[in-house]
Order: sequence, then C-alpha cells, then structure tokens
Amino acid sequence: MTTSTDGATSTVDAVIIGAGFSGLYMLHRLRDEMGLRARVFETGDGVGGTWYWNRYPGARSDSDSYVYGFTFDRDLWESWEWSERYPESHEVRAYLEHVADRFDLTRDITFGTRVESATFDEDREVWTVTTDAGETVTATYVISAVGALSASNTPPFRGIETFAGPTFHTGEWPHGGVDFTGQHVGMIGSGASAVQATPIIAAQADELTVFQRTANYVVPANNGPVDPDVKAARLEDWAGIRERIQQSNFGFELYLQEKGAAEVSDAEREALLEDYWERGGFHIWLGAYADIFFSTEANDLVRRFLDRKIREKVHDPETAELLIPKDHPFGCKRNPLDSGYFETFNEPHVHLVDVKSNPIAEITRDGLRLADGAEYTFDTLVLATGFDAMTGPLNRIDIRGRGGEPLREKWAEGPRTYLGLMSHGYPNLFTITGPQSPSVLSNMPVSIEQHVDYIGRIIADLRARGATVIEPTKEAEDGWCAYNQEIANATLFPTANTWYMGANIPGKPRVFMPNLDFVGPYRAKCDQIAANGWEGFAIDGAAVPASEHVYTWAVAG
Ligand code: N01
Repeated sequence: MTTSTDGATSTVDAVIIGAGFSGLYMLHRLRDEMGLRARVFETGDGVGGTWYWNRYPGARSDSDSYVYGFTFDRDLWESWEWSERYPESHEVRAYLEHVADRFDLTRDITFGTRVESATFDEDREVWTVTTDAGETVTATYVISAVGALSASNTPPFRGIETFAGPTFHTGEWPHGGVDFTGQHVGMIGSGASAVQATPIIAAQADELTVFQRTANYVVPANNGPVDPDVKAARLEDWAGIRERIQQSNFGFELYLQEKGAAEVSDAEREALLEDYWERGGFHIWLGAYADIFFSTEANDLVRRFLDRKIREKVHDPETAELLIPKDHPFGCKRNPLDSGYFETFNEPHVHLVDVKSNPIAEITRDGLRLADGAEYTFDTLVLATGFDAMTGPLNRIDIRGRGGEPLREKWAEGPRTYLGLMSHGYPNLFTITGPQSPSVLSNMPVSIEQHVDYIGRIIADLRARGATVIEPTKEAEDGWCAYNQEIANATLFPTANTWYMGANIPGKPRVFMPNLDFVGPYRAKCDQIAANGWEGFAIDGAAVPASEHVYTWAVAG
C-alpha cells in the first residue's frame, strides 16, 4: 500500500477521482513514472468510468477502435486487438481491465466509493478529501478524472415515481442486461445512446415507441470487421498514428478539405459526401467541409444531402420528415452514428412520437401523457435522456477552494477555468478534459493522454523547483473564458440547443462549454505556455502573465 496513515486520516501526494481512461493513466503516470503516492476513488465496482455504467443495448464507441485506446506505450498498443471497427462497451471495459492488470493499478484504487467533498486548507496548502465510506484523505494534489458525460440526467418529469413498470436510464444500465422480449417499451430521447439502442430493443420488443424532442443528423457507422492487412499495418504504425492523431484537429486521422462546401461545384460536393457517407463514421462531420461550422449557406448544402438520405431510408414520408432535423445546423450537435436506426422506423411495431410540438406532460402509472392529453401505454420505460454534461460531474462533488468557496457556486453562470485544466482559487486541483478544454470535441483518449501528460509535467516541474502550489491567475482565467466564448460565437455551435451549451438541463446556464482550439493546436498552445515558464499560472504566488498566443485561434487544416 502506498498510503501512510496519520491518525484517522491517511495522507498521499495525489487523490484521483475516477477510474476510467483518465484516472487509470493518471495513476500510472504519477505512481509508476514519477514515484508519487496516489490513490484513486471510483464509484463503480470496477474500472471503466463511463464504460462501466453505459451498458445499454448497442453501446459502443463512435471512435474507430484503433484510435480508441492509449498510445503512450508501444508494448501496450501491441498487446491488444480490437474485434471490430468500433468497440462495443464490454470490449472497451475489457481493454481498460487489461490496462489496469498490465500496470497493476487496482491495488491503489478504492472501488464502490464516491468522493463527496474536497476542501482546500489554505494554511497547510493541502486538500482534504472525504468519501461516502467515511474515509478522509489529505493530498497535495487532487485530480478530477470524472469524465464529461458521467452525471446522468433524469428530467424532472411530473409523476415519474408513479410509473408501475421498470425504468432504466441508458447511462446506468443494469449489469445483467434487460430482456425486452414480449414487452411494450417506451423510450424517451433520440441522442447517440437512443440511436444505438433503438434497433436492438426493437428487435426484442413487441412494441417500441420512441419519444423524440429533437431529431438528429445520424450518419452511418459502417461497423464491421477490419481487414487483417489494415489491422497489421496499423499495429506496425504506432509512432505514425500517435503523431498524427496528436497533431490533428479532432484526435482522429480525419482532415478537413481545403475548400468549403460552398466553394465547390454541386457535383464535386455530392461525390465527396456520397463517398464519405459510404465510408461511415465521422468523415462527413470532421473530415469534410470546415465552412459548415461557420456558414449557414454551406451547412445547408450538406444538410440537403443528409435530408435526402433520411427520406431514402424511411418509407413513411411523415415519419421521415419528423426524423429530419429542422432546428439546428449539421455538426453543431453531436451527430450519432447509425447501425440501422432509420430503417427501424420502417418496422410496423416501432413508432415515433414528436414531443417537441407536444411535450411530455407527465409520466403515468401505465405510460405517459402528452400536453394535448394523448396517452401512451408501455410496460417498460427507457430514459435515453443523456447527461448533465461537463460541469455536472464536478458540481456533484462539494469542492471548496480558497475562502471555502464552493466550485459549483463559482461556476453558477458556467465553467470558469484556465485551459479547462485548473480554476483560479482552487490550487493544485486539476481537471482532466475539463470544461473549456477540447475534450468532447475530440476523440477522448487522445485529449486525456495530453492532459494527463501535461498535469504530470506541471507536478514534476513544481517538485523540481521545490514549489508547493500552482493555480491560474484570475486574469488568465478571465481571458480564457472570454476567448472561449469569442471563438464559439464565431461559429454556428451556439445556435444549436445542445448539451455543449447546457441546453438539455432546465436552468443550466447557456454557455458553450468545450474549447474550439482543437487537439493539435491546443496541445501546441499548452506546450508553448510551459516553454514560456507556465504563462497564466502563479507558482507559490509568483505569477507569469499569459501572452497573446494563448488567446489566438490557430485551427489546423
Ligand atoms: O444523450 P443526449 P445521449 N423531454 O443528450 C432527450 C456520448 N455518447 O446519452 O436533444 C424529452 O445526446 C434529448 O432531447 P434534446 C456522445 O457524445 C457517446 O444520447 O435535448 N426529451 C435527447 O434526444 C453523446 O452526444 C457514445 O432536445 C428529452 C436525449 O434525451 C453523449 O454521450 C455513445 C428531455 C438525450 O440525448 C450523450 O448522448 C453514446 C425531456 N425533458 C453517447 N430531456 C460513443 O460513441 C432530454 N431529452 C462514445
């Protein structure tokens, strides 16, 4: 055991909250590579983070499997083989268990334990962390590895407690699975989780009714086995792939076209979109036209293509029209990947109900009632209603910094950070892929590795200097918050009601939460900040101002 005990309170160098991708790699980095005493607390009874909880039918990563893992260790890269183009939830979990075994990580992870609070002691310059198991740990550093999409959202539907049948949230799925055979199922939501679950639930259930508030642009996944030669070449090209995804915009080997959708002929655009549609995955979103993020005219050109595809797939014209998004630009709401979603609505026992024009008024004993009084009955309710994203997982912990200020109060009007990594007034508290970092607009493992490495570098530098605390200056943080909104406002992202904007949670401030620097340029910015002596940070009170480059947008092609 790497902890030492001081009375009733144990002391470590670092407490890490969460044992998903972030927490596992952070533990390895701090403990095995830097020699620190670190402990991880994890609510689940096993490793996996979001993949521990998200076990709903069809749950799988929308990232190509060959880039959905760690790249920090070539031997680890070579020790794992994915079975399909996109890994299913259980396979990601198996991968993370493999990582945990390989680096002997679980001996420093306390499972089944939720961190309830973290309080900074200004006199002693340490954090005191408490858990729901009654344990108290003091630590110099606290590292949040809680993920961006781990606080599940159950909307406050009137009458939800009166429903007589079982209710399942996709983000908290029973480990034993659910058998829908012979069931009438009602599912609320039509985001990425619902899109994955719909065809599989429909294949089992007698009746499935999907209650849709917002239609989504759903593009084909084109999942399946990967050609063995391609697999072998990728295994061999560890260094090349690592370099390319680290320098890319989105953490994938996807590159935006030089010309925009509005700058090419109709025939050229059609040919490219058709090709990318066939390839499947995020090509059409993150590998096609940059101007769709800036220009409604360009975005509409791609939307017309996608609208046509939906009409081709869905036989009933009324249902097709309902499934075509009308209220947001393509690409500014996370587009789900499709494995038979649209076709499922051609089945006679699958129904789509619009709850935007006619919202859910209440859940009843036997189903639900809409605002106009229409009643729907079902045996089982599936809530595919998403997450209190990005800030939610952190705000559920009682985090108090200097002066006892609760982080959730500081963030009442939206997250306030520097680089999405730290917040002023909360020294030595790091947030892996926190709000205002590229995080959810990237292939997460790539951003996670970058943040973990960067945090490791900061801590190593502090220790080499004999310094104790680091925190961003208020000026740097104010600048980062303003910069983030400014660049978001230059795009169409804020025009869509999305969880990126906090729009899915009633009462949540409407603020664009991810950072739009993107993976490669953000990494370069962080490296420059380090090279310039940790610009924007104060180390033991000595501040280095952030210079112009920090607030300069340099998106790679
Ligand atoms: O959640 P969502 P999700 N009344 O928020 C609806 C990632 N992910 O779990 O769009 C009626 O997208 C809500 O409606 P609206 C991925 O990043 C990744 O599906 O807010 N409906 C929406 O339709 C994804 O984006 C993978 O109008 C209500 C749905 O519920 C993120 O997780 C796989 C409602 C929620 O959709 C979240 O996806 C799956 C209400 N009161 C997910 N409240 C991978 O591939 C909410 N809704 C890795």
